[in-house]
Amino acid sequence: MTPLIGIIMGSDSDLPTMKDAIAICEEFGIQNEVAIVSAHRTPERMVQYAQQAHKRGIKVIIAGAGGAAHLPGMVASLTPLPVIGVPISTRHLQGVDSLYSIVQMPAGIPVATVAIGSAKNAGLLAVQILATQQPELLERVQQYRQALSESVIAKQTKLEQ
Ligand code: RP5
Repeated sequence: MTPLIGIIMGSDSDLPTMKDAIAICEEFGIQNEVAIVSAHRTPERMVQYAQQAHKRGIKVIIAGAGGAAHLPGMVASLTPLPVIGVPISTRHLQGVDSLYSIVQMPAGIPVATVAIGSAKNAGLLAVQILATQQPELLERVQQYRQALSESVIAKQTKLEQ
């Protein structure tokens, strides 16, 4: 089956964070692909990936990067697809560097940036974008939200016991 969500990252060291996005795709049964694509170490591969993704049937790209995190913005400049950026936490600046690198895009080339390390929300946002065109998936997003609410109520009930 053709992957609908492309999950890319600058390094395999980003994988422990990005696996949360993969897990959400799997939970919702969305075909996805995972690739290491570095803006600095493999720039030609990045250009090729970004220019080809929509032609291969990808609908949303999730891009995680840390430090001088240029991958999401550069990919966004090369593709007509929506790009969701995941700032990876870093050793020296705890991911504030990644966040600022990803979130401060110039007008015209948006990157939907999630919180530092929040690949789970990136996965959910990608699923919700797909769900705008898939009523069944939209229903499952509603069910996910319902389960989330119920888990909070259950915790409150437990607290009161
Ligand atoms: C970025 O540099 C990657 O996205 C990663 O977060 C960071 C460090 O990469 P490694 O040195 O661990 O490969 O390009």
